Amino acid sequence: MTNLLDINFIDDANQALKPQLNREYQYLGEKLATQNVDIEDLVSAAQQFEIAVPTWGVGTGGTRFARFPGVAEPRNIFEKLDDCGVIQRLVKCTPKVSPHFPWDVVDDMTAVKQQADSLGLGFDAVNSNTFQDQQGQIHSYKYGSLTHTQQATREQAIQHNLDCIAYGRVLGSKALTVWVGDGSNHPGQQHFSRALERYLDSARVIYNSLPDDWTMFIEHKMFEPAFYSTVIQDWGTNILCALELGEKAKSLVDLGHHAPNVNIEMIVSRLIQFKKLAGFHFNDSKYGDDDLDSGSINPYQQFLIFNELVDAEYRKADSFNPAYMLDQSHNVTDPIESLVNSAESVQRSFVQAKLVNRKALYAYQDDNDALMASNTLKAAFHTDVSPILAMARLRSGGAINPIETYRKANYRQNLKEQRPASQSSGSGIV
Ligand code: LRH
Ligand code: MN
Ligand code: MN
Repeated sequence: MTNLLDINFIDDANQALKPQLNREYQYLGEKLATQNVDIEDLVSAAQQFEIAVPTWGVGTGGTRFARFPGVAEPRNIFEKLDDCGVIQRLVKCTPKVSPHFPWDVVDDMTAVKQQADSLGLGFDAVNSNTFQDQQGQIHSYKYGSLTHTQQATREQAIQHNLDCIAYGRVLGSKALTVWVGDGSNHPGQQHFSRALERYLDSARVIYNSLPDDWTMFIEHKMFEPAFYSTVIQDWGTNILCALELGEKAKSLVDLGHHAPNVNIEMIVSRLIQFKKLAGFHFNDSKYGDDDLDSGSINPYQQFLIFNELVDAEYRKADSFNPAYMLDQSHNVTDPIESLVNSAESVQRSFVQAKLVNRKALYAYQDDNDALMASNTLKAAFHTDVSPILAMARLRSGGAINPIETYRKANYRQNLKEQRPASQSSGSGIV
């Protein structure tokens, strides 16, 4: 492992930036004090904020047309963990990693745990993959996995999920995320309710095998790879399945998995109300499941989602403990830089939402003062909280300016020999 970007390197880079940060912090602190907001509370909140990094995100993604590999990409789970460690050292709000199986399976999973421990990283939800065939696999998922018409294929997909739980137990994970691309491409191809019955039967076996302190995250997605119908296509089917399975099953919201113009923040509110919000796969999109960097297209939507989350926190909503994770595909950027930016972007929305004057907002809502209610949200959203985020990083031992610091370190160039270009993305997504 390269020792670039260690605490001393980051500290050196911070020295030059400290005076300016202190000035900006002081100015913002004074401004917030006039609104009766203590900037120190926001820094502590930012320091406590955590969002997990997906192992598949540190490899360069691709589309079904092409993949353009980057320099010194990680080739296996150990190198992916190294990159996740770099992200965490820079931003200090990404202490956990979310692995995807079988992409991240090795013979000795304890070695993966040891490597993560040595980097100070833990594990978030483990993700199963029954959306593509693996080499040597007996039954194909071409026509589905947990919902397949043939029992043997369903059993194989169930077993894979049980294997994922076993890997996750070694890693110290507490949740299994199940996303299936199962569905159909032609009207009439699939019997809607029979397919969902098969899903529930399969999911029940997985659910019943969960350790007591685990949660099953069900992830929906409107389309792709199935282009006519998908079995778990939206939050409606998702929550119905979660209710059917039981308390340990919850619904996960991936921002790119909805129809255009759907009010995602309202879905979030509903899931919170019925104690079924598992967590998020953050990303952004313009057209569909684009997996663009979080907050890069519609930061106001991301803020509005956090407005619901912070509101739930404020109201001390029951069973509210959502898992935050990034799920992005980086096609033209250095994945480390995109993940650094995205983690900061999501953290920014969280801090901005903390700035919402909730008492004032509730009063405007009660008075039906639509304009002032909207302005209350806008005032928080328009506040530049950058000095708070930078101060949180500095105090936690991270970088004031993570991208600049990362670029100074020449991380990729230094790893070029050690990590020669490979055809596979490492993430498995092409
Ligand atoms: C599906 C998805 C799901 C998968 C990941 C690779 O589009 O969002 O979370 O596990 O992408
Ligand atoms: Mn996802
Ligand atoms: Mn997706």
